Amino acid sequence: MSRNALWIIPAVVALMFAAGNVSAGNIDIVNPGFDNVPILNGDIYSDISSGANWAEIPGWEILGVRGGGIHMYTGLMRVSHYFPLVGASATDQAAYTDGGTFRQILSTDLAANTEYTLSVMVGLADSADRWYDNRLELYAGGELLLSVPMVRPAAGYFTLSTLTYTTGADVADGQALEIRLVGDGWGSAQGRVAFDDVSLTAVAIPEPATMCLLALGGLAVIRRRR
Ligand SMILES: [Ca+2]
Repeated sequence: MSRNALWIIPAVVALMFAAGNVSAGNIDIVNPGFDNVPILNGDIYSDISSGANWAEIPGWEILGVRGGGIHMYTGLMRVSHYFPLVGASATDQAAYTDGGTFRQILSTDLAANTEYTLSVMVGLADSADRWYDNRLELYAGGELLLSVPMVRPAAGYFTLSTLTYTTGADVADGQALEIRLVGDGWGSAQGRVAFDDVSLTAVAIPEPATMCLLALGGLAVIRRRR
């Protein structure tokens, strides 16, 4: 094999990685920016903290009131008041909680050989002086896959938190993906957190066996050309 031909091998491998990335895509999330809820009475927020009204945030369920008996205060807030997200419009809304979990079960199942990245903008109220164990979680088929702590933003601002999880070749069918935004404040406004712009992307990762076959195919092409 000539030295020129040897240079082709890394090029072929790079092309295979590029081919794997072609199948990257956003997985559908309902109401990912919490903007699909009317603000009542022209107020800066809608208080939907009544337990019977959790379902009024389209796409999202609320789980778990922390600290038994402590009232969970959950609602939607226009960004730029307590959470002055730079670059956001005054009508952009975020969900916030003093201690509860936002959960959405997706219509997409867990896939094999896939890298998932879950992202959310996390805000800390400008009056907040505490940070609890707020977490970003990915489930499939009701089972926890990974839980990571959110990044603490400066008070009054949002910052990006992400979770990355990669599956292997062996994944059972029919496991619906589920995302959870865990607000761990114990009914305390001192630890009030907000969530916005949730996204989940999936990138197919070529299997090692496939990579070997493609590499052998590339070598065969090189040999034939000589
Ligand atoms: Ca929003």
